[in-house]
Amino acid sequence: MIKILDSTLREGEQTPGVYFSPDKKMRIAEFLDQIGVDIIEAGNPAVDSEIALAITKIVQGGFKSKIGAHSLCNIDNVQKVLDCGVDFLGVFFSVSQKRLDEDYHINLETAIEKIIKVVSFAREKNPNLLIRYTPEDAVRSPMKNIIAAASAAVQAGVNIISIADTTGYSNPFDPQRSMYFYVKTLKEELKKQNLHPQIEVHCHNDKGLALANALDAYRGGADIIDVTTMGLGERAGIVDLAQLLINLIDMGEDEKSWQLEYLQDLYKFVSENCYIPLPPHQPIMGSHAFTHYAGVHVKAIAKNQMLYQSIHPEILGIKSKFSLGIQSGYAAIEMSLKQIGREDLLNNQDLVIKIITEVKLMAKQGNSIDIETELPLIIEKSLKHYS
Ligand code: HCA
Ligand code: CU
Repeated sequence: MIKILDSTLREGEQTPGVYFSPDKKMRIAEFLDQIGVDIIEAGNPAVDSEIALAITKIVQGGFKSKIGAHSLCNIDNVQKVLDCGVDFLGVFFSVSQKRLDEDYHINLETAIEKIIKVVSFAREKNPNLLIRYTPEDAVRSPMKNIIAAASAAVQAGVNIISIADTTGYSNPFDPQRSMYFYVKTLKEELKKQNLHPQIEVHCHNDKGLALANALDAYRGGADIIDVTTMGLGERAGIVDLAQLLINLIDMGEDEKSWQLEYLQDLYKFVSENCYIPLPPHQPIMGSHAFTHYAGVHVKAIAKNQMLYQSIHPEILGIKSKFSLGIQSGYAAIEMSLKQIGREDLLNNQDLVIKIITEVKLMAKQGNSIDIETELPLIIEKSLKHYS
């Protein structure tokens, strides 16, 4: 079964301007645990002592989810992670040729020696630790470098190899840089060496393809997929948690694997506490994601909501609704009046037409029309017209 690693507290906190206090981190971890994510990546303790403290507290929170921390490929940073008592350590080090030549100024052999040294240290200190090695910028690295580094890392004690599309370079329709290709090739090549690590994927959204690439990796047999709440992260962020879960269910995963009804609370909390409003049209979690508007649509969903939806919002604890405005016709007004218990007015055709006219007039002035609060005022005004 596919596993989900949520990195809202690590990658998500790499969103410019975003900061979660230790208490808020704990609350977010509680939501993620309730939803049922497998691994919570809680931060890198070397970044700040407060982050180290937050990770340690989350570890002591008694969650079902495994708690992980992120680390540079050096012993000092790994020791800080071990000191937090986590279940999971993620070490990253690029073996892209450009990075080795232009940034690190070392060759592949030296890079591999460094990876082996750090992984062996962690493995020796904690035989039960889940250890992940990420060849950062994997999809812009020569496959032979990835295979060599991954193979050495697994032999040194790594359980998971993560293919990171650090710059959102991957494309599901390009065989040479698709996640499908990377996952399949890496699995096959390591299998030839009798090595069977779990394969994780970390897809950035620079070109808007993060979700498509993650699903492509799923198709290729990935074991773990990285996400964040709202898709937060460096630059354009990574895969959005809610969108991934819904698509995995659509592709055959069991919806009962996750408590989807907690997603709303998580998104509300994260959005409020990172001061980034959720766009209304954000798939799945946006306030308009299940709101119908045009007259034709409203008329159809009055009969069967699935005529204009392909997702059952009930699995998220959400009800589909409709909105009133310039696009509204008789069906929308009829449904609205029924919703507020004023179906008696439907006997007066002229009055209904007057209400529609008023609704459109208000909409043209740029007002949104709430069925519960605004509509009763419009009714009152329209009734006066008749008295
Ligand atoms: C980073 C880069 C990273 C690492 C992913 C990983 C990426 O911000 O440190 O360690 O698995 O996108 O490559 O997020
Ligand atoms: Cu990243």
